[in-house]
Formats: sequence, structure tokens, C-alpha cells
Amino acid sequence: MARRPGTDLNWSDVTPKAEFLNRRQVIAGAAAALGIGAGPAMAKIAAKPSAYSTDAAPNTLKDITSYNNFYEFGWDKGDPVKHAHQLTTDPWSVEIGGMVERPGSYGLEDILANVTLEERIYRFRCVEAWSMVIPWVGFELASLLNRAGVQPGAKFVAFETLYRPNEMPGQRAGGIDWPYREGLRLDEAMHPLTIMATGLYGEELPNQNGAPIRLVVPWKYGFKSIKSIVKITLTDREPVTTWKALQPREYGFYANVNPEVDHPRWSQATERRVGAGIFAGREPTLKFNGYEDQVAALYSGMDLRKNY
Ligand SMILES: Nc1nc2c(c(=O)[nH]1)N[C@H]1C(S)=C(S)[C@@H](COP(=O)(O)O)O[C@H]1N2
Ligand SMILES: [Mo]
Repeated sequence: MARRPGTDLNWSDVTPKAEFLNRRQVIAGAAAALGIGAGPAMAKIAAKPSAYSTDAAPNTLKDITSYNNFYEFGWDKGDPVKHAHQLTTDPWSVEIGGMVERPGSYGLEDILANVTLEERIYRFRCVEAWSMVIPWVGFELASLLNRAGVQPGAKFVAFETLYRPNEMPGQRAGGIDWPYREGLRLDEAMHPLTIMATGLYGEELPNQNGAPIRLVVPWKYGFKSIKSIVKITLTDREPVTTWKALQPREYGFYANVNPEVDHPRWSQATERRVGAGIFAGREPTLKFNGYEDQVAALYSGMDLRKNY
């Protein structure tokens, strides 16, 4: 990991070499399927298809935009769609700081003008044992972190949601120590599956889904995929994260989807696909939410029961 400042950091730089070589063909195949960049994300986003997309059938736009967890707008699944229209998402900027070469406030338009937007159809698994398939539009977080220039000593990435209680009624109530915070290990953040989403179904991200920019980490429980991000900090120690701080025995820092490690209060072996209908059976939950081939190497040698 010894690098000169300003050098682009790739997933391979934070991944043991042998593991990277095993995956080169996957990466090469994906790269070939992609192409050139797209313009800023305005309504009707031009986004290229991705080899990382699942071929599972996506949920309907209605399911994805009316059954939400966004506690800034209330605790019920139907609260975000009722209240999130209050949120002002333009202008928007993301403050990138900590162990980076080029700290500063990055405007959303400027961020979008310098990335490649892709459609990524991902499986999405909430820790509450429901799931969806969501056609996100977004770009690899790695490209943004490289733009800011990650310093050699950085090991984690911390994220914060907007704190604006006058537009977010849930923030006027207690329960959570706002703002909502999340974090990733640097190698997780640099992984090509990790994206910043700015749209879904080829349109701008609806407010209830985390407009205008949110994280999506498809192999982890949904609470890691923090919404409406205003701050990204590179750090050398594990950052405080909202759910772990609230209930450390139930929610860990890693939160990798794992059917073999139950939540203390319910099984994680199966899941309910939202919208599948009341006669559809539960589906088996897949290790790393079906992304095991791509991400298992990030955790080789780790006890996944201890690091839940
Ligand atoms: N800021 C913020 N981000 C958040 C949450 C939240 O309450 N606040 N909920 C998380 C949880 S628990 C889930 S399951 C997903 C839900 O994303 P969706 O509503 O777009 O499906 O967002 C995650 N990101
Ligand atoms: Mo969740």
C-alpha cells in the first residue's frame, strides 16, 4: 500500500495480489462490456449496462419507492414516500476530507461530470429479512475517492447523511444520534461493486431512496447503504456507525449478508421478496447476498461470526 500521493488507487492496490489475479478475467470482461462516460444525471439518465448486473427480475418502481427505510422521515415503511418531498436536494455538495490529497466541497454537478454512469441491477437485502432487486444508476465510489486522492495511511471511509431537521421530521424526534452515519473498510469502498447511486430505473433518484446521492453496497445488509450523503471522510480507524452504536450486539460494522449468522432476534436464513405476493414462499438468503465470488476474498481468514 505504499504509494506516492496522487497515484490512482485501484481495488488491486488494497487487495492481496493473488486474489486480484484470480479476478482479472471478471474485471476484464466487465470493462469490455462497459464503454465511455455519460453526462450529468438529470431526469432520463443515460447510463450504460453493466456486467455486474444480476439478471433477476427487478422490483417495480412502485415497490422500490413506496416501501422504504429512511428514518429521517419516520419509522414506518410508508413514511419516507409521504415526507421526503420536503427535502431540498439542489444545490447539493459532498465534503470530502480526512486523509485525502484534495479535500474540499465537491458540487454534485461537478462530481457527475467526472464519472461514468452505469445501470447496476443489484440484489438488495435488508437486515429485517426482506429483499428487492433494484436497477440503480450510479458510478463506482472508487472513481470519486481517486479524484480526491486517498492518502497511503487511510484504512476506512466514513459517510454522513445530511442533518437538516427542518426538512427531516424524523431528526426532530429522538431514537437516533443524528446524523445517520456509516462506514466501510477502504478495500470494501474501492471494490468495483460498491457504487454511489444517483438514479434508479433510468431516472433521478427519488428523495425517499436517498436523493441526490447515496451509497449502495450490494453484499451487505441495507443499513450500510447510507442515503443523502453530504460528507465522506478517509480515516485510519473504524468510524462510528449508527446501528452499531445503537445496538452493538445486533448490528456490527461489517454487516455482510450471511444466512449462517442469525440476527439475535430472527433467522437470516431466508428472506421475503417484496412484491412477490402472499402465496410466494420465502427465498433462501445467499451468502454475501449472491456476490460471494466477487467479495469473499475480502474477508479471507476472518471469523464472520465474530465480525458480523
Ligand atoms: N440516512 C439513512 N440511510 C439509510 C437508512 C436511513 O434510515 N437513513 N436506512 C437504511 C436501511 S435500514 C435500508 S434497508 C436502506 C433502504 O433503502 P431503500 O429505501 O432505498 O430501499 O437504506 C439504508 N440507508
Ligand atoms: Mo434495512
